[in-house]
Amino acid sequence: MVLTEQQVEQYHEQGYVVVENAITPEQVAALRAQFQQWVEDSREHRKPFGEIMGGRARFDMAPNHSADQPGLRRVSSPQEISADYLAVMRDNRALDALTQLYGPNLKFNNAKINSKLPGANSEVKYHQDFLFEPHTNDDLATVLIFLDDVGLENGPLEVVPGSHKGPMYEHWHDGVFTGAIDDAITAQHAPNALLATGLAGTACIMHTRTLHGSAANSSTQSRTVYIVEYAAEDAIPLIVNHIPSEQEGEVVRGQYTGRIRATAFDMAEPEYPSDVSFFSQQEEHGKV
Ligand SMILES: O=C(O)CCC(=O)C(=O)O
Repeated sequence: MVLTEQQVEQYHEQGYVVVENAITPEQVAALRAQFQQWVEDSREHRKPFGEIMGGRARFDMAPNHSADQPGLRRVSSPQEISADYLAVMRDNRALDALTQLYGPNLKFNNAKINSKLPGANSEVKYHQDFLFEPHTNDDLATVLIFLDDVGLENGPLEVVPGSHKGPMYEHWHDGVFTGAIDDAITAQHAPNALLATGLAGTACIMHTRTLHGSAANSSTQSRTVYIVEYAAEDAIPLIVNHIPSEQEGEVVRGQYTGRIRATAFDMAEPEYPSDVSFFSQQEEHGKV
């Protein structure tokens, strides 16, 4: 068992739990080395590059990216192009923890890397992941695996405890899908947010409806996280995955049951991103 009874209860009450040593130091080193290689590759590019299924770019850079100061901030579906990322997606201790939270049968939904390099002004506005990816039920979790030590200064994840049991907030404003909740609602909740910090190799498991965001990196240390989303096997997607990959739907724990479990909810259909990532979706509309 990875989680104590108290941690299981914390997840259900607060909508998140932190697992230390979710991956091994050797895995951390391998994922970091691969990411560093992608940062080097990005020096050659002025615009997002590479391609994922559906034709959008795989690698996304911050607006102030340059060859001298690379600002690679997003890699979509890294498990498609790296055996090390694929192995971690398929097996890590956070996934074992998830079986304690959502039962034995789990599947992969999507994955990405978010990186806040020093000097790259990447902020994430408050949002709820489920509002980007409705399923027939909300037994979904976002697992953020830290590839760097995450402290108070390098833009840690901010989570609003208990918010997964509250409303699903609107992410459309004045007819535009901004990928963020209203500023007034953020102002109301942000003071209650807790910061998820820890050493490289730690994972934060977050409920798909938990309100969260993160500030820009104000330190000289990078903050790179491998973000993998999993779902209970009987949670069936209601719309197209916004980060498609060849592994989507792969059963990673337990077995395929052929069951569909549905719970009632009401929300607006999200907009499928035309650009690389929600960073640009949030940015375009003055949210970043
Ligand atoms: O990178 C972060 O700090 C947050 C990422 C996030 O909220 C997301 O990708 O949904």
